[in-house]
This record gives sequence, structure tokens and C-alpha cells, in this order.
Amino acid sequence: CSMSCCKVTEKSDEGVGGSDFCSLSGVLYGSDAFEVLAESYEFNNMEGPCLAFRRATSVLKSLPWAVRCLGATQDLPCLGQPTKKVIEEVLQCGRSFEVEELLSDERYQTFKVTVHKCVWGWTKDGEKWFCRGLRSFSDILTDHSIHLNRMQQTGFLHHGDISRAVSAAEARSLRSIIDGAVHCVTPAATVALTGGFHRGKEFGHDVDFIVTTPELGEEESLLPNVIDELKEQGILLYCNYQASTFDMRKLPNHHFEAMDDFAKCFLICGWRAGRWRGGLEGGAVDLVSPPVDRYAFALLGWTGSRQFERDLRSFARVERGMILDNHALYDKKKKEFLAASTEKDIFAHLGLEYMEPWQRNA
Ligand code: TTP
Ligand code: MN
Ligand code: MN
Ligand code: MN
Repeated sequence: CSMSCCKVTEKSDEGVGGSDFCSLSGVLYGSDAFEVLAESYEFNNMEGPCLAFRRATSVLKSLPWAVRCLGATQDLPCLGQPTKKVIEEVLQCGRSFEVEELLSDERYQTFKVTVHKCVWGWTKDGEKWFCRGLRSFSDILTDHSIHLNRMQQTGFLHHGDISRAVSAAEARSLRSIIDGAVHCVTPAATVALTGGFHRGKEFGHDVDFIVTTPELGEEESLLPNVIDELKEQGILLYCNYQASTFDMRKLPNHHFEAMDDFAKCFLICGWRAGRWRGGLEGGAVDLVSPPVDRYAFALLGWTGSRQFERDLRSFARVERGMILDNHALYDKKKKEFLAASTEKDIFAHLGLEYMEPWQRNA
């Protein structure tokens, strides 16, 4: 989000300007304003208010109508006093002073460039750097008393590569590269695009793939072999591989915001046209390889959005007495795991109508 999100969107076709910040698909300015507030709380390690603003954004985005007065938001869920205050301000004044103040705040601006999630969030260190008066990448890099961990070094080193959004067309061209590498090492393996691009997003921070093998157990050597293949092709700029620690006997677990224990790797691959390395720019790529009997759960979990996953999991817990995560669905009453080979199976177990990935952009 840049300063431009502070401008009020006008909808001339309906003859309403100024304070009408809404569009049929959502509340544009409101959404962006909330994201700034959410980030600011994130930078202060305040997860509660941060999530509250993100949730409010999801609710407003999902509305099929435009919010033109505060009264219209009365019966909407997840909108607390702080969010209503922002909505009211924007409706009345055409802007949010709180948001504008934040956008020009030195702390917010610094965190935005030093710990922004495109460089792989490290809020705690961001705090330390900020207190020492460091305000930019070069401040941090030239301060030799600072020790950067491997993730941070990579973030700095590849900042140019990973900070530019990946387009859907670039994701498609990467898909054929990944397809090729996977099938070269294991012809029977499957590759699925997941994450934001599977939900139909036009741009993303990275490209996410799930790969697996039809034969249970064969997936174990899949990622290491794919990584070697990408290395040989010369497009691998960075690789952080994590072997599987998945063990069905550890389930069900109750981690809050639990990710998963499958083998995965976070890569930076140079495949897109750009300004770096003789015209080949890099981008972040996530690969995960669950065993095939866990595939549907992994696909549902990695397709996101994060907000959608949070809501789906809490629905499973609260309304159905079930525990859903990236590995499995567990029925607490029956004390049994429910099998699924497709995402549709999982929705059916939950008693929900199937939702297409593009409907999960909460
Ligand atoms: P992201 O790739 O972070 O998010 P996104 O693809 O929705 O959007 P963008 O990349 O453009 O910012 O994560 C995709 C999903 O994968 C998300 O629902 C969280 C999930 N996920 C896991 O389940 N386990 C993991 O280890 C990681 C990194 C992500
Ligand atoms: Mn992604
Ligand atoms: Mn991301
Ligand atoms: Mn990802």
C-alpha cells in the first residue's frame, strides 16, 4: 500500500463523490486503511487488534453493497469500535486522520521497509534496530555490531528479487518450470498450484506449489531431488529445505495458527524477466510435499487465504466439534480421523457446501 490509498475513490457513475469510498466489490479505501492499522499493530507485536482490523477488512470486502453510512454496518459481525471510528471518519471527512498520521509516522515507515513481510517478517529484531536509530537497509547493513541470521541475510541479499510482486503470467511460466523439474525426477508425481494464485489472484508475494507422489512414502525423496534439478538448471538462488517431521501419532494437535510438519522448501528462483542478473529476476517460491493420503488437507490449508483458514478452522471447532489443520480432520465426538482424498470431501465432512478457491479470498 502506498500513499495513494489515502485518496478517496470516487464513483462518478452513481453521481456520488467525496465521501463515497465504496465499490460493489468492497470498501476500497476502508480496506486499505484497515490494512495500514493492522500492520501498525503487527509492528508493535499486538496480534489481537491486528487480527481485528484484518477481520473487519474481510467482512467489508465480502459485502455485495457499498457502505454509505455508519448505520449500515450495525448488524455486521467483527466490526468493533475502532473499526467503526475509522469508517465514520472516512464517511464524514473523506479521509482517516489516524491512518494518515500512521503513514507519515517514522516508526511505521521504518518497519515498512525493514521488516515488511516481503522480506520475511522479523518484528522483534526490527524493534531492536529501530531503537538503535537504524532506519533503512543500508543503516542495518553498515552497522557491523548487528548480527543477521540466515533468513535475514537472505532477505537483505535478495530484497530486490522478492520485493517486487509476482504476476499471474509469471506464476504460469514458473509452473511449467516446476512441472518440468518434478516430472524429470519423478514422472508419476503431481504438481498443483496453490496459495493466492490458485485463488485467482493477479499478483502475489510468492508462488506456492504442492507436489506429491501416487505411491505413499515416495514423496520423501521428491523435494531433495527437485531442488537438485533446479540447481542444475541454474535457476536456484536460495534454498531453505525443511525435512518432514510429520507423524500421524502426534495428531490431533492444538497449536494456535499451526502450520504443518510436511517436507517443504522456501526457494528464491530466478526465472522472470527483470533488471537483475543479466535480466533474470528472482521471486519467492514455496514447495510443500505431503504424503498422498494427506494431500487434500494440505491443499485446503495451503490454498488459503490465511483469514479463510482461520475462519474454517474455528467453524470446525465451534460448530462441529472437529479439529481441522493442514494434516487432518479429527472428529472429537467420534474420536476418529476422517479420510479425504479431495477438498470436496473435507467440506462434506464439515457439512458445508463446497467453496471454489476463488471464493476463499477472505
Ligand atoms: P502465502 O503464500 O503466505 O499467502 P498467499 O499465497 O495467500 O498470498 P501471497 O503469497 O501473495 O502473500 O500462504 C499461502 C497459504 O499457505 C496460507 O493459507 C498459509 C499456508 N501455509 C501453510 O499452511 N504452511 C506454511 O508453512 C506456510 C508458509 C504457509
Ligand atoms: Mn503465496
Ligand atoms: Mn506471502
Ligand atoms: Mn507462500
